[in-house]
Amino acid sequence: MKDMTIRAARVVVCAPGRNFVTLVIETEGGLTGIGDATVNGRETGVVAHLQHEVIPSLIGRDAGRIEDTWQYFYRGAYWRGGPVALAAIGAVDVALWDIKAKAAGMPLYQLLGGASRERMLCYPHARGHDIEALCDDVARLCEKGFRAIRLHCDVPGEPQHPFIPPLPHGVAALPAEITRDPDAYTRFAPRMLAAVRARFGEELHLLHDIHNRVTPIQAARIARETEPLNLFWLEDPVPMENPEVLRLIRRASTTPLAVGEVLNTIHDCRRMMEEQLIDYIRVTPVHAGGITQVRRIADLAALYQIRTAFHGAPDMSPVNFGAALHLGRALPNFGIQEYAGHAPEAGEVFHAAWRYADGGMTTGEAPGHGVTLDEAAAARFPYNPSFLPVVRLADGTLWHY
Ligand code: KDG
Ligand code: MG
Repeated sequence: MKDMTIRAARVVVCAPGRNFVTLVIETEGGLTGIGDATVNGRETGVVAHLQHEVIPSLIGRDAGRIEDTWQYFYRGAYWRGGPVALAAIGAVDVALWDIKAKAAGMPLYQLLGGASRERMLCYPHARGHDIEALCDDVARLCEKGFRAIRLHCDVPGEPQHPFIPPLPHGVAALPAEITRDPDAYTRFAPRMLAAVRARFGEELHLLHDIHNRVTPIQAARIARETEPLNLFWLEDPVPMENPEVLRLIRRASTTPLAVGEVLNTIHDCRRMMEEQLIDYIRVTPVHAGGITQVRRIADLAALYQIRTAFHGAPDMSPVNFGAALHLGRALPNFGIQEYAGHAPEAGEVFHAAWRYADGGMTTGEAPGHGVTLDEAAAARFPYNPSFLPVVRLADGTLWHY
């Protein structure tokens, strides 16, 4: 067995299309593991936490002691939870699982119990300025073999996301401010979803992310009105600080609900699972403490026949996809994987064994999670500060994104 003592760890920040934070851990025995630590719009917070508080405690530890290391950074810190801390813990955890699987000479899914399936059903995003353009985008994705598609259409009359020109490197951009109209959206969303169902028939899985735009009673109404459309799910109908609100939506409809992309711990997820308020849990390794905790969340979900749907927007790096797909391949209650794609430049920096093919994703058989980082290529794409927009109602009231 090679020497598993952690010799060095460093953070690589790059922006091949968008910002990614990657933790690299090296052992004395010559193995390297990497983990994604990206929190969109809070990248430098995670970098500082990793550099000042996490990496110094990593050096000299046994890379094989994954559970103990997880507990050390979670329990040992006194302050628990939150996206910055859990992204740092998640990056350490995924890098250590990568190293352990490489030491074993196995693809990670083998260490997690072996394959429960060969291919993971996935869904991309279709978008359109209006319903016709959205349908064209859905048709394009169907041609690529996708069998599940998330639908987003601009609400007529609602102001659009402004284009935010990239700023020169080193100049902090401010978040753009956009206006949303929950009433117009509540009227429009069922009509838009019905139009796509009518055009593409009943077999295509249709997904929609409400993205916290509406009030609880409006979300309940959308869920009830869209029930005959047999959607795969409605996602994030309301913000997740108070999961009890989901009861109202549950009472109104049997439309499946998916939540959890902003949740960081098993404690955040427990009550909504125990009360059977959701059907899909959307936590993902980078934001919920890596393989170690996401596996526990998935196991808890399985008790209630809730399935996984790991968050896979483009602001999760290909490294997170490696971790998520190996988990998805092994878990008994995998449901679906979001796959919105990355900019082509990301492929110059991250070399991934995972692939999209014919409506699903595969892990590949490379040892570890199968994603490596080309640091020289990363240096060609320096960090570029950027933020999600901040949302207001027409009267200026600050609203949820
Ligand atoms: O950084 C925020 C994005 O990851 C989020 O807006 C994407 O909601 C999202 C999704 O379902 O992919
Ligand atoms: Mg979402």
